Amino acid sequence: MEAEKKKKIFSGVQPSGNITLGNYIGAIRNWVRLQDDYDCAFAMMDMHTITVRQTPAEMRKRTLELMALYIACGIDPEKSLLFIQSHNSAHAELAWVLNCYTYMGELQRMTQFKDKSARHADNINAGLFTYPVLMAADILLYQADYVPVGKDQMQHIEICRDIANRFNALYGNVFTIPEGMLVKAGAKIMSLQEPTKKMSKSDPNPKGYVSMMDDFNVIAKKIKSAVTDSEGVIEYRPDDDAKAGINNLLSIMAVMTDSTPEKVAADFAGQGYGALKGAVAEAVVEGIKPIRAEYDRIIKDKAYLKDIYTRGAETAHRIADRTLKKAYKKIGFIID
Ligand code: AQP
Repeated sequence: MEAEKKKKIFSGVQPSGNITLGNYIGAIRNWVRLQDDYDCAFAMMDMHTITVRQTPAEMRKRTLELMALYIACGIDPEKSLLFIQSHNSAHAELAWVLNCYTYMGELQRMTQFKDKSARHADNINAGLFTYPVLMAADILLYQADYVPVGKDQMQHIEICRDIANRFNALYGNVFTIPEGMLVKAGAKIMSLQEPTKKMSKSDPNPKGYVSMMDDFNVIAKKIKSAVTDSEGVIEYRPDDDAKAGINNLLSIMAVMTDSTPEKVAADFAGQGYGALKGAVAEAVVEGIKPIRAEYDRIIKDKAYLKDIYTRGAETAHRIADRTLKKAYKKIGFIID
């Protein structure tokens, strides 16, 4: 009997800062588990990163670090396609085409655009505005069925689906319509200092996030000084903003110990916040330790990393070019 064809997955992270515990829990950790059951492509999204000003040398360094971190977390380059977004020009090419099938009004509604343009008022560039279109191109080029992302990115998946459906309605089935795939727990890890805001790697206050690269004692310290509330009761109340700090710690603990926030809350019922924070700090440090050991080994081997991204670029280009040519032909470009 012919083996059933695996469904396709595409996802990525921007090398826009030190990767946070939020990126790990909401995205990368989840990818590792998907590799056997799906045909996966994971990229370092450097083209998205320049929507906010970067220091070039630092960005090059962070892109390689991100790749080493993917591998250290368990992404196997022999199972999954791993590549650097800017190494495949098809992303920029399809993004241009899709720009012509996307409306200003749709893009104006995007929460991330509103947030980032408020944070970078001196640089509200067109790239920041059309970021979701490039993201649509990233996904559609690989004909992805699923896109595993954190909750903050679900609005971008929706617009990608709208653009793809619009294009398909005009030209036939060019693109697979992708679906977002959320993790069951930890789809939105919150800032440790402002727990009603998501944990973000570009947060100007480093106490708000745990970086996967922080010293272990710094990680423990950040978690132990997480903002909570004055109620003094350990309960999981996900819809109560007053409980946002405790909800966040319970969610982190649940993910790191393969439990649920409700169960963790029951385990700590009657104890003080200090006990919970201490246990979360320990669980996070223990979870990150083996990843860091692997990372330290991999990041030194530049030849190995280069070999992977060079091979990755070739494969990515081959797959994406098929979709790009199909789209070009449909819209009336001469392709041969
Ligand atoms: N706090 C979070 N909780 C759960 N998932 C998260 N993700 C990001 N923050 C959290 C998920 O990580 C993936 C990669 O995100 P990205 O680098 O493409 O950009 P982002 O979503 O804008 O992440 P950051 O950390 O907030 O970056 P900056 O500060 O540069 O904007 C995505 O799947 C995302 O959902």
